[in-house]
Amino acid sequence: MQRARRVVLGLGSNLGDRAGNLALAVTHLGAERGIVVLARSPIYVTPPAGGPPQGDYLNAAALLSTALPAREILTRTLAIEHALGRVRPDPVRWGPRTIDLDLLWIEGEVIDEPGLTVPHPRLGERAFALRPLLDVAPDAVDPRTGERFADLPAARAPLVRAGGT
Ligand code: PH2
Ligand code: MG
Ligand code: MG
Repeated sequence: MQRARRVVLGLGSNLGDRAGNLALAVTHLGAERGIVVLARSPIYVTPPAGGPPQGDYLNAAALLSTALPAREILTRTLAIEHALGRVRPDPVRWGPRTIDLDLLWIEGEVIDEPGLTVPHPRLGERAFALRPLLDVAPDAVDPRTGERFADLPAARAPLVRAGGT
């Protein structure tokens, strides 16, 4: 077993009780053996990127400490999505969902496997993923390039915080 390292998950919801879904996902993550939730970002209200017309998302990020292999983290997040009512396979690609947990970044690790690419392939261009990541890991570096995510243009894109968070 490797040593614990920092891992950032992206959280998204645009169906049902969106804030409740995000909160429940974090609760489930914290209840997992071998996973410690170190921090949670503020919640942002974001217009849908891609996919069919659909409601706005609530997006956030969670900072974890875990020694679990990436593939095992993915398995656990898929199970939590399922427990929160996520329907798979997705009826519509990039369509509305109760909960989406994306493995955005694992400190120092690059993974290119079927169904698992880390860092997340669209992290650098999606403010709704990048900004919450930087809230919980401001010093995060892209292990592919050695660049700080904070230096990317999308890190400065305006994002609206949900009320009261
Ligand atoms: N996730 C998608 C597609 N589009 N748009 C926003 N604003 N937030 C998301 O989390 C999101 C999206 C696919 O996972
Ligand atoms: Mg996603
Ligand atoms: Mg996903």
